[in-house]
Amino acid sequence: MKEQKYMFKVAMVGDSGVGKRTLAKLATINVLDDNVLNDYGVVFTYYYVHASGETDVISAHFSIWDITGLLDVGSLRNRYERGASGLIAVADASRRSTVENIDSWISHVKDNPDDVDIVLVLNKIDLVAKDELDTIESVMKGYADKYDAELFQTSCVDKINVREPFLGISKKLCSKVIGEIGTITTIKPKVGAKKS
Ligand SMILES: Nc1nc2c(ncn2[C@@H]2O[C@H](COP(=O)(O)OP(=O)(O)OP(=O)(O)O)[C@@H](O)[C@H]2O)c(=O)[nH]1
Ligand SMILES: [Mg+2]
Repeated sequence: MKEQKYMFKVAMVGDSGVGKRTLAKLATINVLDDNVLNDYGVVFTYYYVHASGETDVISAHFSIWDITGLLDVGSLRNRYERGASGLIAVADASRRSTVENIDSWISHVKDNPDDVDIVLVLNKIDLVAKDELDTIESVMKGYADKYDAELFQTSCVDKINVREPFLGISKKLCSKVIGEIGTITTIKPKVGAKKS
């Protein structure tokens, strides 16, 4: 078996307050910070993935560029998004407008339709009742079909599916290098998480 080493850049986008930073932090260092300030720019998170395919294994370093949805950071945003091979687009299940805006977030990044692999996240499912969730999920499913993207429902509060979107995009990107992925293992933070 040959070992392939790769680095991937993944951009996280979505309206302000949908939970991008909370998801990234929780997925990688397992800390739920309920008091995060809106970040005026970009937060970086790193993790590693080991995956095996039929013939080769891959060791991949993922850098997650979590770009604030708060400001129109204009050309700065373009620069941050450039070169991303993956995109995690996040909406808030309790705010329908954040779901409707997903399309414009995605089209902003997708200069070339075949270039970027996409994962969709419907976060904060703890805040909505089942029938409300079903309605909003059907809108997200429309985007999932349109962009051939996997869709995850998540809750940072109830710790539901928090790592899955990151593993999902990792799996998709790694499979481009080594074909169908058999096993994929651990998201590890680059540095040890500090206990507070
Ligand atoms: N109820 C609930 N609250 C959540 C969830 N995920 C995040 N939050 C809260 O939502 C708020 C906004 O979260 P952030 O992670 O800062 O959102 P963001 O998408 O990074 O926002 P910007 O940086 O402004 O673009 C915080 O108070 C989080 O604690 C969730 O699954 N459920
Ligand atoms: Mg943020």
